[in-house]
Amino acid sequence: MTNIYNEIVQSKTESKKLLAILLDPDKIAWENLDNLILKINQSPATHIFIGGSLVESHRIDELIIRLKRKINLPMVLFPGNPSQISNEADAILFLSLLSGRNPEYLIEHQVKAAPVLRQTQLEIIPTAYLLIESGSETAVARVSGTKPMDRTSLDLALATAMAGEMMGNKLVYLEAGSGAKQAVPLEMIELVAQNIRIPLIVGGGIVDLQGIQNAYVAGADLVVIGTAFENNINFFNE
Ligand code: 1GP
Repeated sequence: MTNIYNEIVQSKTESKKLLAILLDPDKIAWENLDNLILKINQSPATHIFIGGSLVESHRIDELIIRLKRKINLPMVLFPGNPSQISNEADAILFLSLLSGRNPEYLIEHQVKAAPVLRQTQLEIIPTAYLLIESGSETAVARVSGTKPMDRTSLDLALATAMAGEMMGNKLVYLEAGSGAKQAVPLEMIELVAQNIRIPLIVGGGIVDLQGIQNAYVAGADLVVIGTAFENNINFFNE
């Protein structure tokens, strides 16, 4: 049994910031996987997140097996739906989309996933997942059929994050959506970070190193980078 969550908590205690590279098996350049692996190993990444809106699980298995041969980082599933469970990973973010009011993403998918997860060795990390409005419709909003939270409704975002914590979630994830035009507002990160005790993940629309730094300073414990690295594997060298 791995203990990825405890390591995240430990890092938070020590103010050591974490960075996840998000890989979507549908979007990565498979023919260039060796180079991708090299760049990940040269990057400051502390975690690999794997998932996407529509990926098939056999591709996920294959990707993780190939990554694990050469990368010594925790592999964490970040699933769009229950078909993306892979026993090859180390852990899974067991997400509830608390910003939305679609029962499918609040409980139905979780009910379907639970018996499958019980058969795996995955470390299960319940995560309060909040989608924040980011300038245009994102895949998360489209696929989940939910409305993101208003960028200016700081109190509502905070109350939702706190409810997520009180319901027993172990992480809060503030999400602008993959490829978002605007990242999560820094004042929202700050307010949520100051008022929850569990670690805070922030992702979506962060396109440069300054953006990562800003999120850390505002209070993010772990930042997720997907599109920017996908588009430019030299992202962390520049
Ligand atoms: C998406 O938060 C992640 O779920 C990462 O977003 O692809 O915009 O980096 P980007």
